[in-house]
Amino acid sequence: MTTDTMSAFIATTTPVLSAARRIWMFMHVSPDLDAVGAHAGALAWVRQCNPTAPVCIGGGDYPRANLLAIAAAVDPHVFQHIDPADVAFCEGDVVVLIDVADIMRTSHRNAWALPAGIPRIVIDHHVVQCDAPYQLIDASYQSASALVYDLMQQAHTPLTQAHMACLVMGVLGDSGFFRFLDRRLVHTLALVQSFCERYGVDAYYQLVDLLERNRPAADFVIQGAYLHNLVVRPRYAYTTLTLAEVAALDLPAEALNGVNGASLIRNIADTEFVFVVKEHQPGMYRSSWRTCAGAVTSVRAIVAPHGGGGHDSAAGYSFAAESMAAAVAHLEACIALQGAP
Ligand SMILES: [Mn+2]
Repeated sequence: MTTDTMSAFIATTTPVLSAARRIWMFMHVSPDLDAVGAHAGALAWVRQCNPTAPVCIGGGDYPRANLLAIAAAVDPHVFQHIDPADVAFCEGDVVVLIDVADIMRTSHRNAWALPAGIPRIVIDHHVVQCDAPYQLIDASYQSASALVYDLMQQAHTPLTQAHMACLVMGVLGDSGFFRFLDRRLVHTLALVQSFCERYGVDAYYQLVDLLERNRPAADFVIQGAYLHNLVVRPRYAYTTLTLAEVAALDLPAEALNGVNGASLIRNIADTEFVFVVKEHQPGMYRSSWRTCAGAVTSVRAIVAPHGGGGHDSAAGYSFAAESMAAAVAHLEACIALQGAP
């Protein structure tokens, strides 16, 4: 990302935001630390461009409560559960998408469309094809939050501790959990360093505590179930959980959302990549993929031909199947099709 690209983006989007009558910021479904953190942090820039228009940060899913607790320090009403498919968009509306380029990925529904005249501003770090008129896309960033931080530095946006905390949360989520392994990208941990320098290491650990410590007991029960179902093959490993298995543990289906199963198993020695499959709705399976240390396999290349997406080192792919056995058979066929790189 050159300074010129960033400046040009700021120059073209600032008038669009400042002229907006309503601003909608929608997170992708299954909002993670980066999605929540980048949107809440970017609110400082949106407000700098337009101090008065109502701003809604919403989307078709509820984010985890501990993420919202950090984001709420920016604005207590930071998240409104509004599905973009239900919004009656009108002239004067502007849509901002961060950590996602396709608005259809912000709702589980598909029988709707954004009206043609509504401007879309996209800030993303995925490898995507995007036709939005205003876009800042750079796949070399390991988190949308780091990209938003650089954007706001360039735009001289004043940041409070709460805004910075949200961006640090996003950086920890994306780079900390899966792209940390790519040592070329560790430089953006400079954001963590500046946060610690400004607000002290204790403030940083309070943030980490909220995110990763004091986890609900259900998370550990789910982790145990994932480990129980672990299968290790010569090149990769995977694990699975069905809704029936979760119910048998006396847990609600939402308990599945609290645990990243792929991160749990990605450190198995001599494994190139891992995936986890969960049945998130009856008959609907969501697979999440991660590469392991030093691996050159692109997990995105395995799932992309079938409609999945993401990054080389972390990708996702959802599909319908008759059973978990059929879902896994389908994914192992995808791997065989892709072959060894
Ligand atoms: Mn991200």
